[in-house]
Amino acid sequence: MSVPGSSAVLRVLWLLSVFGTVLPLDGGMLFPRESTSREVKELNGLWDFRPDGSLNRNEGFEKAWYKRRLAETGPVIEMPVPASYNDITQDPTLRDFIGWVWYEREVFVPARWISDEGTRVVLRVGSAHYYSIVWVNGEKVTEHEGGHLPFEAEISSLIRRDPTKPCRITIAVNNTLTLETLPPGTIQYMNDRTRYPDGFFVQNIYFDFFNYAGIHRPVLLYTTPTVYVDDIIVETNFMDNTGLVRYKVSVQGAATATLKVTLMDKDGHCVASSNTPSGVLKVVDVKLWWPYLMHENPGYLYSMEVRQHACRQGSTSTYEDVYTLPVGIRTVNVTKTQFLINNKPFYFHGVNKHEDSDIRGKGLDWPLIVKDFNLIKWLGANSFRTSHYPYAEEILQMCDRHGIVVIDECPGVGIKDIRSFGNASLSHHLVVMDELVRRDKNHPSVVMWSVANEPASEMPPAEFYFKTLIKHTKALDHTRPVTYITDSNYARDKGAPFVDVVCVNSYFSWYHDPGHLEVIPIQLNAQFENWYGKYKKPIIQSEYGADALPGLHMDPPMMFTEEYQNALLQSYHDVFDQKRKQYVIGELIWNFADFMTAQAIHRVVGNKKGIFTRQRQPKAAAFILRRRYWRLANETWRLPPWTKYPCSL
Ligand code: BDP
Repeated sequence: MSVPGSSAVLRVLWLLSVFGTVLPLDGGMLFPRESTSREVKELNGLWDFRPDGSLNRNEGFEKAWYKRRLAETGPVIEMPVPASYNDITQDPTLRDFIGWVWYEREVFVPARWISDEGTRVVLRVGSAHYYSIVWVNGEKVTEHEGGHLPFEAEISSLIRRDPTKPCRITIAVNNTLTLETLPPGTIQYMNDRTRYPDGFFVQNIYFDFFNYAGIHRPVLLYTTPTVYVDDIIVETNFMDNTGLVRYKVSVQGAATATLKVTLMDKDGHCVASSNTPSGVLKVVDVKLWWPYLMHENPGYLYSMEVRQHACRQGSTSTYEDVYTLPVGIRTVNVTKTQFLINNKPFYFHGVNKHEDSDIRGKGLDWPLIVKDFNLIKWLGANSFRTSHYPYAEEILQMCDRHGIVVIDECPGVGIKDIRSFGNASLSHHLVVMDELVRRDKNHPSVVMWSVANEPASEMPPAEFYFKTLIKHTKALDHTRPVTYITDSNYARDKGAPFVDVVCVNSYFSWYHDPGHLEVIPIQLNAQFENWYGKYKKPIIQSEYGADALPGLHMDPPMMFTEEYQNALLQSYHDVFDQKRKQYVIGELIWNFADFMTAQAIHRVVGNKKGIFTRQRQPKAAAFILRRRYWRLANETWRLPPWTKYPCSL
């Protein structure tokens, strides 16, 4: 973690210390941005699509569907990208499909990209759930495990082989989850022919959201020069009025390159510059990055322009590459009782979300993203957790700009089976953390990593598993605290000694003592006292809530009515109000909006714990939270007129 702001000595040590962020993966995975040296071509739209309905789901590989146009090997339908494929058609077998599906699209690559040997062409997939294999013109270019993070492949030489051909991109995606995937699952074959049809099997999952699948985020081609800026790492701090931006630039494709690094303010004025690949930029009269409702100018971003010139070995041509990274200058620290942003106590009053909506499933959708941000700001929420997997980087960029604070969670959800604590699972989990930190390390909005949600952390192997995982994550990034989300008992939890912040989910008077709202004050109070008493670490109530069917009313309240949801939240809030004066540092409602789940006897077309419906209309609880969140913000910061504080609340 970064150094407590109160100690000048430690701040100086920060300046001298070695760069904390170690990235063991090849390649930086910088977000593709256009610049004078880089072009981006989005491949969103309609792709040809076919699920492999063969019994072993292997026909596509046996018949090498990637070798020819997909339409030549069988029937295809049109499938939008990005989107989950599950809810696009009227076919229940596609909604519930398990196994390989095939996507294909032909694209014309601009002639200059092909003729100019100094141009590098990269194919990037924002995310595809869960396992993907990619071919270009019938040749495999990459494969990737994991449904929520980007992957890419350089395809320059391949497309140059026959410039007359369009470039045919084939992506096979498999949503099968096993004990060693993240999230884990199991495939169960039902062999009793008196009860099940031939070949019948089910995908068991141990998490509470629909296992949407397909190409969920944009697919694009982008260019860089062959000598290019591969990665930039920034760590920020400040001393009095001076901002400190420690940076490191990695260049690929040439042994030496000259660099010019320029930090510009919002008006485009240069505030600091350098010409070394790593160093510390000093920003006089710094404008810090502040969370929403904590400052009149939240989410302040500088732009770091990295301009690189190089000659390739054996060549006289020069290459210029320009990449501009938004940079927010802020610090994050944790004490025994507080979460500090820029040395000021920060109280999380926010939400848990899902990437989830009608028809699109988990597909990235700009109208939905912007609507959700408008609702978050309307609520007066200052934060969210990316339950239960990394969200699109485009969403984190919005958080950076709007000052919405993020707990960035990896897809470690549903680790319930002891076999999912084995070496293979742990190794994969470590790789996922590598990929997550590599992608999100520079986002000022990200203030904490969450390595898992509600694992069986009382099982004996959990101690080694979480010790290793958390240590690894801290070695990747020493500037942010690390946690996982527990629902286990404080006395039995094996991973809590290793976290920086205790995050607890509890559902009193819902899953426990259903209907008995009167237990909440006692049980919630005991929960906080027990956890704090044992670990002396600040606590976030990382989930609490109740299902409510919009429009269902009962007084006195009964479960599933809007009145019950309201009453439950208010009882929790009474306890939060006592404990936030001590060591409780946040409350995140479960959930921002209703979301789809697997079909089950306890789910009525999905989980209804949203304070908004799945269509983003408010239930009564949204108004309760809105009043509370604005009041909390106002109490902490005595919001001056700049805030548009809704006076009617
Ligand atoms: C919590 C889980 C969350 C569920 C929620 C619920 O973390 O994923 O959706 O319960 O059951 O324990 O509503």
